[in-house]
Amino acid sequence: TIEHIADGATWLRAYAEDDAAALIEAIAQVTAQAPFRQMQTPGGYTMSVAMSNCGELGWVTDRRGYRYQREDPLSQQPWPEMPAIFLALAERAAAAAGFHNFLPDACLINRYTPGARMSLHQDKNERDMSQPIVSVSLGLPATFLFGGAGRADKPLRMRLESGDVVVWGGPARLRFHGVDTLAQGAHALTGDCRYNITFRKAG
Ligand code: MD5
Ligand code: FE
Repeated sequence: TIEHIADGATWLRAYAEDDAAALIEAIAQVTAQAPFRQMQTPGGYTMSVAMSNCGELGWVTDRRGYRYQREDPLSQQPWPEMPAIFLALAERAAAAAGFHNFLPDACLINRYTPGARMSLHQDKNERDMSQPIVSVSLGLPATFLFGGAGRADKPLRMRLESGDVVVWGGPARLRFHGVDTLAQGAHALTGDCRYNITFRKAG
């Protein structure tokens, strides 16, 4: 089912369900090359979410700031290539939401274990804000916090489940958002974690 949750935001429930096992296998292949790591914020905190990337550009944070870069800082090597199944899903989901010819050059893979969360923020490191972000949830469910244009706007709570895809474009592209503390659980495909894959045109 296609649900328009706000101007520019489209929730494709269970859209990736049939691909979930293959996507998780592709995550394992990417992270064998570029392992999950908990990065440092510019303020010196360690993020509770562990991250990796694939594609031409990867999102990183350290004491110097947030940015995209071509090399994995752990290996100084290029990020692993984006798996074909990732690219195909991102393109198809974006088109279903009305964003045709979406060609992501960056894919951030987030891993949440119980207790991990992501505080309210905006995604502002990408060059072209007219391009959407496609996000795919896998494994344990999470409460996603969908805020407004200002940090103080009270967020809507959305329960995102395995296989759900959300396309964030137009005016939704710059809304504040976050993920509430992940609850304990067991999922048949991922065990005790939630993955979120985001596809972006960063460069
Ligand atoms: C997640 N990840 O569930 C989310 C999914 C991140 C991040 O927030 O930055 O890695 S992406 C959700 C998103 C992206 C762009 C805009 C909006 C939501 N929005 O307008 O709410 O790990
Ligand atoms: Fe974000």
